[in-house]
Amino acid sequence: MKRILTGILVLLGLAFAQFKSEYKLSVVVAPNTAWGMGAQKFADLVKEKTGGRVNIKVYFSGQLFAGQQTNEFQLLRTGVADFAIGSTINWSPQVKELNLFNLPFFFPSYKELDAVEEGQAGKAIFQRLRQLGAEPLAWGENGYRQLTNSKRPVRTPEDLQGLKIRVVGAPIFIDTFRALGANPTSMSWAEVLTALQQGVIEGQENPIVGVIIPYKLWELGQRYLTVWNYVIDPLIFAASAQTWRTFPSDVQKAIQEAALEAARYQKALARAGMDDGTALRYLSSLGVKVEITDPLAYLRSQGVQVTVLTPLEIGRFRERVSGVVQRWMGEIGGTLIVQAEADKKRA
Ligand code: X2X
Repeated sequence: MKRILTGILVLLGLAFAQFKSEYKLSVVVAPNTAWGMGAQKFADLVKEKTGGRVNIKVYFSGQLFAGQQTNEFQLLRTGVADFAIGSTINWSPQVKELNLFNLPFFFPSYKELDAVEEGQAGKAIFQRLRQLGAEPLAWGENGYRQLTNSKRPVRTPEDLQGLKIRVVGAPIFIDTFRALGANPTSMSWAEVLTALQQGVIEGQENPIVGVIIPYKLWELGQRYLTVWNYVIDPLIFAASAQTWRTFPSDVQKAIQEAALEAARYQKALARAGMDDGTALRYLSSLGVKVEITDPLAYLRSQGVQVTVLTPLEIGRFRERVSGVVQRWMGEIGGTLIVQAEADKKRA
């Protein structure tokens, strides 16, 4: 009798599951970026796949966290944000394992990165996020981060000496740029455009397709670009565990599918013209037209002086940061590093 009653209550609960009229999703950047477009795609797909039951509103440009992007993970785990598509950099102060992606020169190409995300290390990181109150759904991407500045071409560590570079407020970035001889200062993205315009900072680092092009940083004086792929910046599509628990399992399944589909599209947008052609082919198979198919040529046409480092030149920067890498590997934890190295070998 008790079992039957419980069964009836569960069924009633499913039929009358309470949905909020709006679920909030946090994103740091503007709608015209690959990241922003992926967020909107996710919201649209969730609506479609849940038959209109789950309405996600995307809060672009950090509107939900009022300034401090390194607080975003806190908002997610406490349910202030129901969803977020967060940069691993911004969440790394709370989730130290995410510093794996902040290790300078650890991911030589997309192949190694994909292998780590899909491999044991990626699974271990998702498990860790679950312990901390988030439900990770898919890997997206902001991109390989490149250096821009307003002063001079940077080809050697000497060229970087004393340049005032804005970095995100995650401590490993201060360590890295100090070791390289620059003068780093941490600042939230919301303040960077004004700071560049006013010359408070001379340089910054961000992905070409993901941020430098959509924000037209050369118009703010960032005329010199160094392509060195020193750090990769994955995104994580995630729900707050508090919100996730309220969804019946068919809705969870629909949201999970929407995240994987939106993330694949988002990643392709972020890599368009930057990989071996896979991203552009995938987008074309979806019928998506990409305007800038050769991002470096486009930047040159805008008057940006592009310096692409050779492996030998990258080696000089890598030597300078070996101490930072060693120290941060300790912070991240040996097990995860070993798993990531094994995943990379399988790439
Ligand atoms: O702040 C940045 O540089 C950005 C937009 O790339 C991140 O959110 C990590």
